[in-house]
Amino acid sequence: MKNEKNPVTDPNRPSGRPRSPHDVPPKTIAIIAIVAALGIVLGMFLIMPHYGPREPRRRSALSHPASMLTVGRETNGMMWIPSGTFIMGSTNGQPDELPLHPVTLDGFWMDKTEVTNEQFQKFVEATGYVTIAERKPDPKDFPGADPAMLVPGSVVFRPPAEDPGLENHYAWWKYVPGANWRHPEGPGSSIEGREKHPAVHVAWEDAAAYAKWAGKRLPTEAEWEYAARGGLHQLPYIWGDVKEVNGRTPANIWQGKFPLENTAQDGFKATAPVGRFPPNGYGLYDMAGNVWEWCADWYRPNAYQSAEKLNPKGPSDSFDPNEPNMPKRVIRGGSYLCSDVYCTGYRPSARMKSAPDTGLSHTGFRCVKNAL
Ligand SMILES: [Ca+2]
Repeated sequence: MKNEKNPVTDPNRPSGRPRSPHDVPPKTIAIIAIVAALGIVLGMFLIMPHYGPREPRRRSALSHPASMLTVGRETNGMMWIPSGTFIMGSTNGQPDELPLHPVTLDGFWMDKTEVTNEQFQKFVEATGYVTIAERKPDPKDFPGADPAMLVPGSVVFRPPAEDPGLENHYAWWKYVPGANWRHPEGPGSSIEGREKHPAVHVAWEDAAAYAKWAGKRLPTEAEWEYAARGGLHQLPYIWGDVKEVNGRTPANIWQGKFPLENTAQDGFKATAPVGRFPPNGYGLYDMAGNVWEWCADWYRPNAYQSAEKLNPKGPSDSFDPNEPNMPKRVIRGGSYLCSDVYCTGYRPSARMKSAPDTGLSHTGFRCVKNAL
């Protein structure tokens, strides 16, 4: 910094040669001083993007500078997420997104994309791992359940024949025997041709097992939200302030009247291959839409009321008032099933929860890793 204050004598200047102030006329010195001052101010913004003022409103992905400022370090398919402080939560979402609170995080690496079928297959081939959806449920874990349902399987989205309204999600979620990550829609379906799609029907425990094998871990909820925002603080979308960019939502979500009409205006009725939509400011793909992503944290609707400020790891146990007896882990990011009328889970602050022993056809994951 010492040399930056006097660029005239800066040995690092492009000429590569220290110069005396007398080498240039006074007017030039004045101009250089002004340019240098502007440079220092700009430099402060460049090196401290997370402590700067709130981003100006009304920016789109095409104009926001974060992608130019922060994307860069990539190693083995992971992007470096620089340390920083952000405001977690939203005043424009659900009650569980409140209160707004500052969170400071150490830097970490994050998978550039959701874990794909071909990546998950490598894990299974290397370890012989059997996902929960492929195991026969233990009747002891499901007292009172119909024995006919105690077969390996998973929960699949199936559009209903008639409009069921938006209250009864059992109208479109079906337990399908034989459905699992290899057979996403059940027997007869396969992942052939979907090698680059995110792996789905992966329960939290399966995702955690993959992460451990890969030498990684699942992100905390705070890490996930911070990374999703990509340097755009307190904006409703990961690409800016408005939902559409050039008339389109730059994410794989649902267009049409949910759950009957899926126009696939974005090109995808269900999962998309990872990386088909523009990355966020940290170079991460599909942090909005495509599939929900497991986080490490237990879910509690009031978790933010007593959240740690430094590297929070979430509450020590779970509570979902809708299903009080069922522990839930946090999922984030929304999916191809998210529409404005039902679920705006693709907002970076939106919180959702799911039972850790249950895979779904719209839920996958990505991993993070600490700095070495
Ligand atoms: Ca879609």
